Amino acid sequence: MKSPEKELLSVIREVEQTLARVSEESASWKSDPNTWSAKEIIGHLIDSASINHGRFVRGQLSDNLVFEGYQQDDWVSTQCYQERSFAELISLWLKLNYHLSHVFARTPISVRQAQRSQHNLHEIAWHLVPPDESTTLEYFMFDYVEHVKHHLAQIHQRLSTAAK
Ligand code: NI
Repeated sequence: MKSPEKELLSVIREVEQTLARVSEESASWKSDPNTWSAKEIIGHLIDSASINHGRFVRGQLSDNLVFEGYQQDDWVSTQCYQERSFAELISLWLKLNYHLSHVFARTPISVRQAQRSQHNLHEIAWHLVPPDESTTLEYFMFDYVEHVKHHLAQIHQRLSTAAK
């Protein structure tokens, strides 16, 4: 059966196999100043892992899934991810996500699958849930992984354009 921790682990393995040896030059390449480089996309995924880590823990200690949003673009520009080495950013992302896969695995099924009528996944999820529909923490875990996959595809696209 599909589980969010298995999905996340398979994405983690893909990152280890495909992004570990990318050059600094390709990882920093920007098609224009307003578009994120591969480094900045990984930076955004580090922010997402760190923000969602708190949500995945708080979601187990509360009946609702109402979480604060954050200004994604400002977080990336404020942290100057272009100045970091790509290898270090990948290593940080991997460590955070190995831990998240552990947190997913250790969330009791009853908590994961409990219906939550109070949530703001119409505002903060990748694939939004209407406010009048109940949802689960498990949905939000799968949704986290889907968001990662979307941005990894974007990174591969950047890297292939940078190589041309
Ligand atoms: Ni995003």
